[in-house]
Amino acid sequence: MAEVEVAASQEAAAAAVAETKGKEQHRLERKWAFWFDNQSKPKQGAAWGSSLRKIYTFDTVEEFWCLYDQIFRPSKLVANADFHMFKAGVEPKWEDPECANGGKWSVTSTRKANLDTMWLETLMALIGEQFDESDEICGVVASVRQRQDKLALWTKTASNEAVQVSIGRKWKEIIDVQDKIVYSFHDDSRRDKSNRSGRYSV
Ligand code: MGP
Repeated sequence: MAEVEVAASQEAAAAAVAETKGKEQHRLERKWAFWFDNQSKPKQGAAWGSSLRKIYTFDTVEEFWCLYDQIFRPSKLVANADFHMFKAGVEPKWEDPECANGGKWSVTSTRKANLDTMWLETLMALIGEQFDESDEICGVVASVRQRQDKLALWTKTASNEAVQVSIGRKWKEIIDVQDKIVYSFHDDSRRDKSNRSGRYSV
């Protein structure tokens, strides 16, 4: 599906926000960046992250809506591709200094429409600074997989259980999830790639 590759390019993002230029814009608290990782046609021997691309950094409400509407909807993704929205300056990788000691809350989704809704609710909560512990948040990832789609909220200090539990509870409210969700440490995933057990749950 070359469509998706083309749609989530830097050129497409620049075209999407073009209509906001020269008009009044509402500035966000901070800058954010959308990323795209298309692993649907992996190159043999390519290291993880070699297909990860930063697409566009923005800091206004109007730019956000253009980018979201025209490009960053997970239902447009092929299997084995991810969209990310992270704070500007933070890379969506375990190796980034802001993420290195962090972890993630994860929620799975069985329906595409559901993933789109939870993703949008999360994006709006992040740019609207709705989390009390907003300094602790790195960003969010939407992953489309053959088995099950997923959304993960990445945070900074995995060892701080109280902060993570508070963020997890708030996130469940935002995305309207009643089932238990689990927090895993990036360190555990790095050491044991098959590790599926979480450290905290809410
Ligand atoms: P994934 O994309 O987070 O999960 O990581 P996926 O594809 O749903 O698969 P599963 O393992 O949850 O079933 C998949 C694999 O990609 C990991 O096991 C790592 O090998 C690699 N990987 C993922 N991330 C987020 C990173 C990262 O930040 N850094 C590095 N070096 N490898 C990563």
